[in-house]
Amino acid sequence: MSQFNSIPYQPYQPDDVPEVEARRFYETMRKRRSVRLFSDKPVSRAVIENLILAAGTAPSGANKQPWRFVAIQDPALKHEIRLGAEEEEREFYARRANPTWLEDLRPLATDDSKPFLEIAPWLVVVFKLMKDDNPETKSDQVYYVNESVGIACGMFLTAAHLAGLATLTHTPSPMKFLGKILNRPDHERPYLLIPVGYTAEGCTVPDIHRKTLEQIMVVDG
Ligand code: IYR
Repeated sequence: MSQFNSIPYQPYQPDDVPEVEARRFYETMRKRRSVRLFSDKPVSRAVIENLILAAGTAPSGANKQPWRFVAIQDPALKHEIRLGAEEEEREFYARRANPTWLEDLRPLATDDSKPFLEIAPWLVVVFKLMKDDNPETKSDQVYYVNESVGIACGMFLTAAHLAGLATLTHTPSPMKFLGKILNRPDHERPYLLIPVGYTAEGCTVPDIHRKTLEQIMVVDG
């Protein structure tokens, strides 16, 4: 017998049958887009807290929950992050990216200027934990960290979208400067930088499309 207790699980009961609920959710999610034109309209701390709580419900290897979400609204800190990111991006666009990568990015019309890092009311920097720093756990090992943190980030983006907010998955590379600016300990490694806010008035997004179901789904191998 396991020495650990099990408790009854109450499955979530939506109003409708899965056929209806799944379609409704897809119709909502297909409206999500990565946004680079943010408004400076404030978003309350309570909202950000709930997005992070939602992300923190993600499954993780051995339930180690190897993530930390640093929420930034201080304009001086956002300015510093913008400067750090733009420095890396200048290098990326001028030297680091190979011609194929730059060609693949052309439809997105991105460049090394990142004003959204100061305009969006919140920046959430997601760190992955390279060791478990919870004093209540026995070992400090962590497992499937990229999978776990990736799922948590997906849930964060979904929660923000369902709350009527826009996000961007921003990955200035390398991201080491974020740990320095935010004074994070060595075992926390920057994973994703997510600006959160409302879209700017007249916001546009690239005219790009999602793959069809036939392209992304295979039934029975
Ligand atoms: N980090 C750069 C470049 C970039 C890379 C990928 I992959 C994208 O999907 C979008 C941008 C930038 O943010 O401009």
